Amino acid sequence: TGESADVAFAVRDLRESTATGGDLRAAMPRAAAVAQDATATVTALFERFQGAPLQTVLDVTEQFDGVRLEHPRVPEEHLDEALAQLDPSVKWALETAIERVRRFAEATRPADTAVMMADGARVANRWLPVSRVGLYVPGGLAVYPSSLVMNVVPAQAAGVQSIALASPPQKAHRGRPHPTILAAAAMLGIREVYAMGGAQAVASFAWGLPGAERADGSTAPPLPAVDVITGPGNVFVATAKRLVRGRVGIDSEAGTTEIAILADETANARFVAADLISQAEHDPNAASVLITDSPALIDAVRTALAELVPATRHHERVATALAGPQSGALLVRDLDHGVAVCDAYAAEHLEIHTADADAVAGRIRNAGAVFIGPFSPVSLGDYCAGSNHVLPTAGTATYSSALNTTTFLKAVQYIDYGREGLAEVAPVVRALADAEDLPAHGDAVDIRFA
Ligand code: HSO
Ligand code: ZN
Repeated sequence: TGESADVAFAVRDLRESTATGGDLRAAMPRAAAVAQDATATVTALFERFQGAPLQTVLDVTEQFDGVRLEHPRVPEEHLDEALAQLDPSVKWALETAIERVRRFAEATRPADTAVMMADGARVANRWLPVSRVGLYVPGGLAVYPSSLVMNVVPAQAAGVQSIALASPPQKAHRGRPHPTILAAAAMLGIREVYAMGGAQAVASFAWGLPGAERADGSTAPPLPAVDVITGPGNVFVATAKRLVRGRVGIDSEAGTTEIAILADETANARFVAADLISQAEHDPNAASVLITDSPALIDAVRTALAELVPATRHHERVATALAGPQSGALLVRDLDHGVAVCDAYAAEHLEIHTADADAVAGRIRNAGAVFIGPFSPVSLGDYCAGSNHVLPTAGTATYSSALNTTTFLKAVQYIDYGREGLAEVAPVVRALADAEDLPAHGDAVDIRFA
C-alpha cells in the first residue's frame, strides 16, 4: 500500500570472526564516546552556584529555558490544576502503568535477613530507605511522564519519605514544567516540584536552595539538599550527576537508548522491524541492532523497514538512527554465537525472537532488560509491563542494573551477640588481633571474661 524507500541499515558478517571477550566487545556497533566534554561548563556553573544559588538558578534558567522565574518551586495549586485538566484516557493509562510498576517494585524490594551464627549470636541485615531524594525528569525532544512514573514509584516502594521532582520550565506553558508532568506528579502524591533543568537542577538538589517571597505575596520555601539524585538527562545533567557523586548518591548512567534483537528464521520480520523503529524514534543517535544467523531474515527485515520507516511520524530521526554506525544487522554463525554476541554487546534492551525464546533468554548474562518472545516488545516495557525503563546503556549492563528499590535503599547490619556467643569466638578475635599487631582489639574482648 504505502510507499517504500531505501533505508540504510548496514549488515556486518561476523560468521568467520573468531573474536571473543574484549575483542568481540570491541567489534560491536557503538557510537564513539560523546565528544562533547561538559565538565568545564558544569564546574563553572557549580562555582557560581556556591556564591549565589538562587540567583544563579534563575539566571541560568532564563538563559537556557527562556523564562524568568521568581523561584523554581511550582505552587501546589498548579499541580492540582494540571491534574484536573488531564485528558481522561491519559489519566487511565498512567494509572494502569503506575499500578503495574508499583506491584513489581514492591515485590522486588529486598527482604530483611537475620542469621543465627550460633546460639545467642545473631547478625541481621535491614534495608532502610534514604531520607530524601531528588528525581529529574527531562523535557527536551519529548516529554516523559512515563519516566516520572519509573523514578517515583520505586522510590515510594522503597519507603522514601521526602521526594522532590525537577523538570525544565516550558516556555509554551507559562514557565511551568509540562502539564502532563505536573499531573502525573499530582497523581503520585508528589507535592514538591521545581521548574528547573540541566546542571542547575542537579546543583540545587545537591546543595539546596533558599526560599523566596514572590511578588504576589506568596512564599516559596527553601529546597533542602537531598541524599540521592536519579533520572535521565542530557550531557550536562549526566556530567553534573557524576560531579556531585560522593556528596550524594546517584543512579546508573542511563544514556542514549538502545535495542538489540536476537532472532532466528522463525521471527516475524515486521515485528522485528517495528521494534527497531520504535527505539530509533527517541533520538538520531539511538542504536537499533539485529543479531541473527538467518540471511533471509535480514532481507525480510530490510524490506519491512523500507515500508515502515517512511510511514512513521519521526521518519527522519528514525532513518538517521538506523543508518548510524551504532545500528545495523550482525550476521552470526548460529544461536550460540548469537548469545555470545548479545553478551558482548550488553544491550540496554534485548528482545529474543527465536524458537524456544524463554530458554534462550535464560542463557543471556548481560542486558538491562530481556524481552522474551514476539509479544513482549520494548515499548510495552517502556510504559506498562511493570518492569522499569530506566536501564543501563552503552555496555554498562555488564555491571549495573535497572532502576529499582535498592537504588533508594541502604542496608544497615546489626550485631547482637550474648555472653556465650562472644566467648565461643573470643580466641578467634585474639588470634587475628595479634596477627595484625592490634592487641587492644583482643583485650576488648578478653576483659569481659577476666
Ligand atoms: N525507551 C526509553 C524510555 C521511554 N520510551 C520513555 C518511551 N518513553 C528508554 O528505556
Ligand atoms: Zn522508548
